[in-house]
Amino acid sequence: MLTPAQYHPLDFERLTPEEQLAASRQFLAQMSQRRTVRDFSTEPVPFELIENAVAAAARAPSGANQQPWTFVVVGDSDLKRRIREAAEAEERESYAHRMSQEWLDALSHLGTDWHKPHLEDAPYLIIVFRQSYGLAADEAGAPVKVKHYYSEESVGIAVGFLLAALHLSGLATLTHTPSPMGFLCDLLERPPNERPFVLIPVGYPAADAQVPVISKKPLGEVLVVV
Ligand code: IYR
Repeated sequence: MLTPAQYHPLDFERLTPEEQLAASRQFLAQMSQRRTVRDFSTEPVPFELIENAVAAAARAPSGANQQPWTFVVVGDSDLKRRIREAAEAEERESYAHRMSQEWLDALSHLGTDWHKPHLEDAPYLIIVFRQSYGLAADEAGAPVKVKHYYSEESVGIAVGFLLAALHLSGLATLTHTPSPMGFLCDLLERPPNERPFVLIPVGYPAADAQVPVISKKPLGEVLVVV
């Protein structure tokens, strides 16, 4: 069934040039402060910060506006422990046997290994699932698959919004992809159309948190003006 396009006037706040520049510089300065954190404090985080960040992420653009994402928030200690145990089992195997030497070499400057204490220490884990297809019901109520367009790109954009929102709320995050991530479907009892995309521990950094010394490419290397 084809739905005709319907429009209403755009709600757009036009800033003055000064406001634009100030906002642009402030956002750049704030995002420049973001670091991926692996040492988390167990200090609790107000749930509304998580809820608002997920709501902001869910405003992301998506292919055909299909919003092919589900954000599962885990705060329960027992479930976090089970996720840690399953993730560490996979990571132990990956670091020992599955990752190529080339991959291990590329990661060596980050100092990561199979130990994932942050999966229990961080007060919340947000597991983002990509809906590889949608599930609707036909007239008889039987499930039908709905094709999703650009779901990888869409979820990637939403995760970008999510990381920015959490950072601007004064929280630390880690983009973690234990590999393979199938155990998350089982532990979190997700429907068959959902694939784990990324697991994001969220919280305050530990008081003695350390981050690897890294640098970002200079603008001249990533920006091409033609
Ligand atoms: N998933 C592993 C390995 C790892 C892979 C990449 I690519 C990283 O940027 C960092 C780690 C882990 O989380 O340790």
